[in-house]
Amino acid sequence: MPLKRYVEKAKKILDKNWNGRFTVPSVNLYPHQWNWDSAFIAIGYSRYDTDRAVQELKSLFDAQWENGMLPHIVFDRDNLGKYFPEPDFWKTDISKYSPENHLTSGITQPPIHAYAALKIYENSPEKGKVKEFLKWLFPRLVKLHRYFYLERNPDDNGLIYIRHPWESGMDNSPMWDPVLEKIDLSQMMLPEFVRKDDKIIDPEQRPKDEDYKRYIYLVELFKKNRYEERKIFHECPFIVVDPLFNSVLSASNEALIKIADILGEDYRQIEQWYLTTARSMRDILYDSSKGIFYAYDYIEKKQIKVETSAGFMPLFGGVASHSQALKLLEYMNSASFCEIHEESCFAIPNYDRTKKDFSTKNYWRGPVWININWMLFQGLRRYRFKQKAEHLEKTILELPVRFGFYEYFDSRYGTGYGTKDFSWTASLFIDLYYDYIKSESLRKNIGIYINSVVDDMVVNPDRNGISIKSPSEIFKEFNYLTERILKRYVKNGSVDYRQIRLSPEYKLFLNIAGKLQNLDLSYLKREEKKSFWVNLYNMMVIDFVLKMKVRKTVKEVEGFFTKIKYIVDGKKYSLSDIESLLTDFENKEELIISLVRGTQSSPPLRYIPPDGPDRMIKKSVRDFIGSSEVLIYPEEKTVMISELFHWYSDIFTGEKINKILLSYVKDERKKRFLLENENPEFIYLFYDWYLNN
Ligand code: 9WN
Repeated sequence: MPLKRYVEKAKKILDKNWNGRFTVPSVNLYPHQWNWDSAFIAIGYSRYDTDRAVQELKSLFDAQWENGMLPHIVFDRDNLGKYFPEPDFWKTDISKYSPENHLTSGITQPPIHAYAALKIYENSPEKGKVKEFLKWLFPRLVKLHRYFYLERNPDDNGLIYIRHPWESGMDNSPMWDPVLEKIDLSQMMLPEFVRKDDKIIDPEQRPKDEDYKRYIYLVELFKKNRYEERKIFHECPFIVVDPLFNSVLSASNEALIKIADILGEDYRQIEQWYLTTARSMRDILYDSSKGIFYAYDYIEKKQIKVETSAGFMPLFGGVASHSQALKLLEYMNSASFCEIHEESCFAIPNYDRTKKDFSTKNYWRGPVWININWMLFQGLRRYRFKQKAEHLEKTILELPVRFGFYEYFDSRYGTGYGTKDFSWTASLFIDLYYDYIKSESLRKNIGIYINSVVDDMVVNPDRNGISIKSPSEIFKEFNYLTERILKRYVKNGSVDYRQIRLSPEYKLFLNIAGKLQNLDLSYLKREEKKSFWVNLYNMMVIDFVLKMKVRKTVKEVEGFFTKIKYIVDGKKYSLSDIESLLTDFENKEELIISLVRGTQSSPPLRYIPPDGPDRMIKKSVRDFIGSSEVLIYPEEKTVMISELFHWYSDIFTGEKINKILLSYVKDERKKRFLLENENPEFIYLFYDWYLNN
């Protein structure tokens, strides 16, 4: 499995960036420990090296401030002189809260640590050991969250402010322009300073000097106030509520509740925090006309109407209501932030692409970032926006494989920018890869059947005896009920089996399913037959899942595809029988792909209309080929495709696969590669048998 090769590469990058105590984001550009980087890095480690993951967070929390603040940089004494600004500039020793034995900055970053700590616990085979670590960490995490709710929560409504763009982690995001512009540099006396970053990286990809001056101005103000929060609050011109920061805090509040539960600790206070932040975010940061969450300028008391990826982050924190989430998805999946299947558009760029000042290569002003996309992927999954989630997952894997483990990427061409061998790009890539592996192990375990159907079992009895309905009536009613069930109970590819079971439509469907026993098939035209068999297949899967009480995967039932049957026009059909019957149609390859086998790896379930079924069938195939079931890496001369193609190797010969991919893939480079390699070697991706619920 070649993806594994890249995982090895990613692990090597983390090894290179590991200094014995923690992992630096990048050896040359960021040679110290960064706050949220370490949490993302720990998530990657948690997949294969618990000790490192634990050590990563331990070393960071060792430098926590007395008042609970977790600094955004912990400096490595042995590595000073390579970054700006360093301790000589921050002078945090003037604060009564800074730690004695550590050199740190005087600001914080998005608090993703509780979330990461829970991941370490969940992913580690050594639960006892991690539990000991959680006991150590829990009070420190609570102290950090309490610091936010006590010191950064002026209206006591759970909206936590940040006081420096670096605290957002998205330093020069266009979101901060309107606030920073108010700082009039001509009125400022700033100390001399020399940047180091712009000597290492092309300045075109980094913040401007004007930005740095404002960053430095704010640090000067903090020093003047000896890092006393209340004093800073009254003087600081940059007091903003960031939707990303608050969403990450929400995700961590949630994780902290789970950690408290694991340790048997009280979590009522944390629950309160979670609820107030989520409620205020929905009420104050959301804009329903645009369908996005905005940052909020606390001083001006108004939303900052700038659309960036941070505005979708409430999906990650589980903060968005269902209707808000649907609007977020709509905006996110538009030309502004890359639509699924859009040509030359990778993942979710950091800023609305239709804006005049959108930049393809400048830092947080447009390019694609892996950590942001990784969080959005988790958020989409959480809200069950399966199709978008899968598409995103695919591009997150694709970018480092094709273009290298860069800091950020061009959303149009994929080109890598910023520093090479960047730690969180590597660690989050590893995390996603292990997600794949998990479903592989599920596949291995599904040999154990919970339920067996050994003899043929017909499950569509005709309760009222001889049908009095005409074929046209039966066909019409079958179509009507199928369409209704699929439209009402399938959202973004996930099937609400429970609701279907309870629905009146399903009862009516069972009745008409019985009538199929006497449906005269010769009455149907060829196109109608095509739609009928695909719809019937998909509906039979739903019916079998419900009748056989499938819990996690159709693989629990031995004989699911071969022994459970419907009688149609007097003949018994299993799902396999329908599959072979479909091979009589001229576009058999597309039909086989578009069947929904009740699994995560299937295309999203949709109704196939009898008048012109091919349009919808093509849509399903396009979704399938656009999802993570097909990965094409021309630079690596690699094509990875779903195992499904392997099962039907008699119809999917190498050339056939190539032809199908060519007619659906849009990316020019991928097309050229497929044209030049008519029969490339295919690597099969394992099939995810988890139920599509
Ligand atoms: C300032 C380390 C950090 C990330 C930030 C990213 C960048 C620093 C810089 O690098 O910021 O904190 O010098 O530009 O913006 O998100 O944590 O990778």
